[in-house]
Amino acid sequence: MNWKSLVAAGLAATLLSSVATPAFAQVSERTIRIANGIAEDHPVGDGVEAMKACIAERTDGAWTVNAFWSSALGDDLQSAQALRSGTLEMVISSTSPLVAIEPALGVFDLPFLLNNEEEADALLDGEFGKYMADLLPKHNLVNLSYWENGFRNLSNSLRPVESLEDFEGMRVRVMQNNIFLDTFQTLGTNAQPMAFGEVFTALETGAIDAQENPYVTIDTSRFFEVQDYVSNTRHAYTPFVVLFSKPIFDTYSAEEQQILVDCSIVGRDVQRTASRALSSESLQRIKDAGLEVNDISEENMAEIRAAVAGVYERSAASIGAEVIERVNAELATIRGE
Ligand code: KDG
Repeated sequence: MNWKSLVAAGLAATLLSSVATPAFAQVSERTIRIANGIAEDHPVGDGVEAMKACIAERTDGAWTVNAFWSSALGDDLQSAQALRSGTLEMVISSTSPLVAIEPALGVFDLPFLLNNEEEADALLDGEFGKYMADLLPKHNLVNLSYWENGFRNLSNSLRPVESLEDFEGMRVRVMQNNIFLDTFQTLGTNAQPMAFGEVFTALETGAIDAQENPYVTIDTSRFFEVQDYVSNTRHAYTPFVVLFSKPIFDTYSAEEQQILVDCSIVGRDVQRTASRALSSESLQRIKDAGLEVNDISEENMAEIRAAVAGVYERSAASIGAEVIERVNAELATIRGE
């Protein structure tokens, strides 16, 4: 073998050894605190465990990841503000409470926007989800991926809700979000904006009659203990955003930033699977606890949908015309229209 071939072979071996890096990257020691409002046995817990395992492998244990549950570090908006100031690393939050930071996120609160989880995944993991995530860095927030809160259903302590009329006068807690407030006021309820961490006590004391959340939340946050009826309204699909503090993110190397994104996606897939698997179990637990669970007839659901159609026009200014155009175009493509 002549010297040129030897040099080429040596270069190839060096390149291969540098490309075939060990399972873990060259990273600094770091601690990541994760805030969120739900209980640890919610499917977000499954996602967090998977994300932590991924991070442990990719950093060879150099990072410490600690999750704090049930609003222990503050509510969603407070936690997101802490990320913006660089005093907290991560929050897993619904988009809805964060419209105070980025109003365009309200697009996900439009009633009956999505029909099923397949549409939700396609919209969030595609171009539109990236477009929405790109709105956040200017607020000092980085969205690592979208996880699933899910399709929201009404629970209450007064009566089965089987038609538009049944909403009348009900004191329903809604997230601190004008689109949900408009929707439930339009349905005829006495809508009460409230942070998630206050809902159980408000239901327990009778300060409110009702709330609306996915079955897995009604189950894992024990709302079924202080409610009597659940109606399968599926009136909105709420995503979780897995937000990281941009001031802190910017101190990470490109390799470390990639670990955060990659491992949040590992967590996403585990969390969505767990959320969908638990949903039917949660519904059964709600029924086993003695709550009356009802579906709503297609005819009555059509009347409910028609009643809240005006929310779209009233919300367009706050969400933004371009965002509305993009979501409609993306959904048409997803639906093959
Ligand atoms: O931190 C979890 C909350 O973001 C989530 O549960 C919000 O669905 C929500 C609600 O009803 O406030």
